[in-house]
Amino acid sequence: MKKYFLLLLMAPFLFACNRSGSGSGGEQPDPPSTDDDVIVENPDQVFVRSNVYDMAADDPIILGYQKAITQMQSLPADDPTSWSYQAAIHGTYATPAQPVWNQCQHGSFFFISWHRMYLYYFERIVRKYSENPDWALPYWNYSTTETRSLPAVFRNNNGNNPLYIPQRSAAMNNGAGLANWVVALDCLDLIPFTGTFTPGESFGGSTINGPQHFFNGYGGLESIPHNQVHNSIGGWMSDPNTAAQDPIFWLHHSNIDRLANVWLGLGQGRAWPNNATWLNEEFPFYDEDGNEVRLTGAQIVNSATQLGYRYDTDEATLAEQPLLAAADAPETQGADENKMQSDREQEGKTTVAQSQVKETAFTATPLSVALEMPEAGQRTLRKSTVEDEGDQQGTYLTVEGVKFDEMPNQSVGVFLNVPEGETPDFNSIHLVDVITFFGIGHHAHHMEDGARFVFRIDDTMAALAKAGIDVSNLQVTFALSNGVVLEGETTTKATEPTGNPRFSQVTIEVF
Ligand SMILES: [Cu+2]
Repeated sequence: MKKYFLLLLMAPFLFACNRSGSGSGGEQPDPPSTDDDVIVENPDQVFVRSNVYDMAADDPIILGYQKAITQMQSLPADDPTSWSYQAAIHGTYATPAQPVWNQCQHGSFFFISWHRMYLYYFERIVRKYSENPDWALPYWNYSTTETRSLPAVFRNNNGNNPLYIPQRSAAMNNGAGLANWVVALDCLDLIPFTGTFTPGESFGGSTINGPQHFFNGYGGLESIPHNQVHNSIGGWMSDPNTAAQDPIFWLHHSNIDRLANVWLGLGQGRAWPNNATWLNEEFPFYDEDGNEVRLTGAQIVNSATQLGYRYDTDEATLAEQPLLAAADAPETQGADENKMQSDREQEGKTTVAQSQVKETAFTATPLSVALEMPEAGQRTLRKSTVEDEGDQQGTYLTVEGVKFDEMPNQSVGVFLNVPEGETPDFNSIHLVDVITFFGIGHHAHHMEDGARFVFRIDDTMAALAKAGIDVSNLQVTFALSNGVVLEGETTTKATEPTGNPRFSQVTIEVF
């Protein structure tokens, strides 16, 4: 009862919606019950999602996808199973908004769960129109050296291939590869699912009290590879309002969803959050018959037993290990963490270094930010570096007032203490993190103060110190990259960005 009370407080509008239509799936297994948290054990058939790089151009999965896309694109735009309607559920510029449009959850702990639900119903729709009862969504695992390019069948511009999208980055459509840092899987090392506001601290993102279309507290998986792969592919993929129109979107997200299972399989405390909001919030979708359906976090923790699909890379242990954090974990744990964090932020905050407030453009030329570093700040910095072990305090770098006019085609690398005269290298220990614009989506246009990015820099400082680089003085450098490595090259080349990306201030604080 309590959970419904909470839900009522948080999202009363959900109760006004039509809850019918969780019904028949034709020849397919029924979707999970949407009336409560009942876990549907042992569905009739478990579909296997496989690696697109293992498929030939005439693989039934590829042919089925092409057939379904063509079918879905020929449906009327107001049909919820049409290609454009399905894409608009993620986001769209079209108006007036139809039911269930503009729902995508980014920048919070709903990111992974919402996209898992979205893919689940999309897969059922494609299965129907592919006329292949075994059809399962493939994934694009770009994190191996041989698979960095868009799968060949998505690049084949033969005039009638619905998988080819000319709007993408020309380099990607010509077979260029994603850079190492774009597809790095450091996020798998992060054990907490939920965190606060900085991507380096959690796998799954910040705890929030209800759905938000966009927010700023994304987790490691969402930042890299997710956001950056969107930006590097370019075209529709680089904008949340158009991304799901590109057929590669679904294979990219299938891989992100697969990585959630990989992460769970690594165990050692990795688990979905046992948080009432995360578990019980209902999200609306449409099934393959065009009926409105709903899913909650509690219904998607085990893809095989609850949703009837698995990945060919899933660990066998996923069947037995607890996938949800222990039931005695406080339901509001994440919210408490957030509160603690903001308390710390309010109270014992020491500014170590700060730049002037000045709107400054990110350009192709690396930019060193002039920082003022008062004596007292230097002492705090030394103290925090020396006494870091067992200490709650961290050192945080904040980039404030991040804005753009249109979605930029480049991302911004944030670097510490790059030696004079050296070009910042995205694969070096100087890289703190990357500001990826996909993550702030269409939000940043109308945010008066722009977006704020907070990165914890203790690990970078420690790595630099270990390599003999002086960190008693901090220098911040920004450099751009689109994350695409052209054939015959080894690194990315920065060009002047589109969309006028800019920032107003850099601050380094200990709290
Ligand atoms: Cu995405």
